[in-house]
Amino acid sequence: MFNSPHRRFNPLTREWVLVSPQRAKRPWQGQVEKTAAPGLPQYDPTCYLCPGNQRAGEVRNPAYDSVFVFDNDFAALLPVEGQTPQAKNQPASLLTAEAENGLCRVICFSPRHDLTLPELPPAQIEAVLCAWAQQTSDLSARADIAYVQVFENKGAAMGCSNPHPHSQVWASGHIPNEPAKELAAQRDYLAEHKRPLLLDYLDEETRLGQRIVATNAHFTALVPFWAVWPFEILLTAHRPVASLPQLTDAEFHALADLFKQVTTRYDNLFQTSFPYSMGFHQAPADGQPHPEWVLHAHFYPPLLRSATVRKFMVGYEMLAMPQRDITAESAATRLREVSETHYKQR
Ligand code: H2U
Ligand code: ZN
Repeated sequence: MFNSPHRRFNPLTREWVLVSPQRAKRPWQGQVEKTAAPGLPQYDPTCYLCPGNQRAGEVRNPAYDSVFVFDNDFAALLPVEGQTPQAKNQPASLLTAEAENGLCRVICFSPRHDLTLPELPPAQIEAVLCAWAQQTSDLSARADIAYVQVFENKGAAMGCSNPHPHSQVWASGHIPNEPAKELAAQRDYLAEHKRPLLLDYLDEETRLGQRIVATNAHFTALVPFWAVWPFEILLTAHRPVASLPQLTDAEFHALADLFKQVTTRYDNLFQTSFPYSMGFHQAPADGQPHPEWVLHAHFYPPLLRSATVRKFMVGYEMLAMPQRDITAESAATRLREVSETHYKQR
């Protein structure tokens, strides 16, 4: 079945993806991405995020020496005390709108302008994870916050505005679309099967082995059966831990290790700084237990067959459903086959 067109079901979002493996060899004469300019300086005097520099929003960064967090100068969400106007609900109309509050912050990984996640020492990756956990617990404690989204846009191909390695956290008064779908699916699955969905899924993938990219005592990274992006990865915890602040020290350590492995393998695949959007899905910030939820991260990289040829989500994808050519199994095999030592460090 997996050599001819078929569709696969994503139980987390309850959506389907079309897989067309017979199409993987089609010729490409379309857009070619620029490769990243080699050799960034350790410090860039014109960078908004480097230590000691003035930001676009006029504030000056401190001379920070590890992870650095600041309120986004151009935040998409504003706190409840702030300027967002109150809801105007018109229930009899199709023009439904409601107020949305929140906070947006930027998290720089390190003072170094030139070092991406896989190039950082493991202890610094762990410091980034701890900052994400700290932001999650601080923002979750607020009465006006329902969900905390931690994410990283990496590379110009994903719309990242600045090469200085950084991530973002957006906390909102409502649960956004993607986590809301996952919440409903995981709740229904637990009610029906008395087991968290992702733990059952992980058992099945561990038994089969073919889509696993890297694993350690507490986390596993795999190309999900229902992957949409060519080299998409799901990085999931081995127990029903609902959010980053609930991880043990050993789990932070293990998560940092898998982050290094996954991002290194990505860079090695096409010997380029591999662009992606990555983010954690954590349980909602409602102070309730979430036995259905298993903490996980999604990596959505756009590259398809080289450092310069990307997948576009257009046409059929926009109008009908996502579609992919290379199978999740072959993507996982290729990610397993590349070295786990970064090509720049060899
Ligand atoms: P990307 O992760 O997509 O590159 O976005 C960077 C964020 O940094 C973006 O949301 C913020 C932008 O608003 N930013 C500041 O808050 N201050 C600055 O001086 C530059 C960028
Ligand atoms: Zn910089």
